[in-house]
Amino acid sequence: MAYQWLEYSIDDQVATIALNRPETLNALTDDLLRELTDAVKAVEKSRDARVLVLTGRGRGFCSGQDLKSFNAEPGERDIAAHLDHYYHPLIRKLANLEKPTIAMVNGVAAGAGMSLALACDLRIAAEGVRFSQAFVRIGLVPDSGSSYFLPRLIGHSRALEMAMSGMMVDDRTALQWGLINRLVPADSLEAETYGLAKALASGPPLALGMIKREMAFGAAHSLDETLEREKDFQVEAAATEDHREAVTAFFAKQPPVFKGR
Ligand code: LHQ
Repeated sequence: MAYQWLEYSIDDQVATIALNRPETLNALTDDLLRELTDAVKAVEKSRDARVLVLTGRGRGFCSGQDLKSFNAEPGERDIAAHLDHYYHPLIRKLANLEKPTIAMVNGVAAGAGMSLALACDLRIAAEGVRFSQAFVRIGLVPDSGSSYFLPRLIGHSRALEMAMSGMMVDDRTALQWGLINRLVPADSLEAETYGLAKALASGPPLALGMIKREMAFGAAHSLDETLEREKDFQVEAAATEDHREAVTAFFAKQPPVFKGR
C-alpha cells in the first residue's frame, strides 16, 4: 500500500511509522487510521523488521481523533462502529505484535493519540512533551485502550486523575509516574530511540515476542497460572536455535547472532 498520511521505512531491522499530518498534530482521520493499521500489519509480516518505532512528524506525536472530520457528518456518525472498525483492530494489532514496539514521543499526545503511545511496549520522550487524556474535555471517556493500559502503567489513582480532569501531564511528571521509560533532550530523541531499537533488534526475536505475551499474561492472571505459563514459554524458548547459539557464544566470549529460529 502506498501511504499518503504516514511515512513507513525499515532501516537496520528497525521499522519506523511516522504519522504525517503535522498541521493537526497528527490527528487521526479514517484514512490515516486505515494506513496506520496497514503499516502495523506490514511490520508484523516483514522478515526485515524486528522492532517498530512509532512517532509523529512536526511538533506533535498525535492529537487523537481528528475532530474536524468526525464532526463533519454528525447525523451519520456511529461511534461504536468507528471504534470497532478503526481503533480496536489497530490497538489489538499494535499491542499483540510479537516484536518490540517503541513510541518515540516527539510532542504532545492527547486522547486516542495518547492511547497509541500507551499501546506500545516502551515510550521514549523528548523534553517538552505533554500527555492528556483529553477525552473528558470534550465530554467523552477514555477509549482505544487507555483505560486498560494507563492504570497498569501509572496506577489506578493517577490514571483516574488524568482521565477525570483531562489534565496536561508534563514531561518530568510523566517520567516520575512511569508513563515514559526515558526522557531525553529533543535533539537526542532519535539517537536514544534508535540506539535502543537497534539493541532490541539484535536480540532473540522469538524470546522477545514471548516476553511480551508472558508479561501481558502475568498482568491478568494469578501467580499459580503465571508460573505455569512461564514454564510453557521457557520450554519453547529453550528449544530454539537462538538459545543454543547464545550459550555457545557466551562460552566462546563472542556476541551471539540471533536468527529467530
Ligand atoms: C486538531 C486536533 C484534533 C483536529 C489539534 N483534530 N485538529 C474516538 C472515536 C470517536 C470519537 C471521538 O474520539 C475518539 C477518541 C479521541 O481521540 S477523543 C480526543 C480527541 N482529541 C482531542 O480532544 C485533543 C484536541 N486537541 C487539543 O486539545 C490540543 O490541540 C492539544 C492539547 C493536543 C495541543 O494544543 P496546542 O499545542 O495548543 O495546539 P493547537 O490546539 O493550537 O493545535 C494545533 C492545530 O492542530 C490547530 O489547528 P489550527 O488550524 O488552529 O492551527 C488545531 O485545531 C489542530 N488540532 N488537535 N484532534
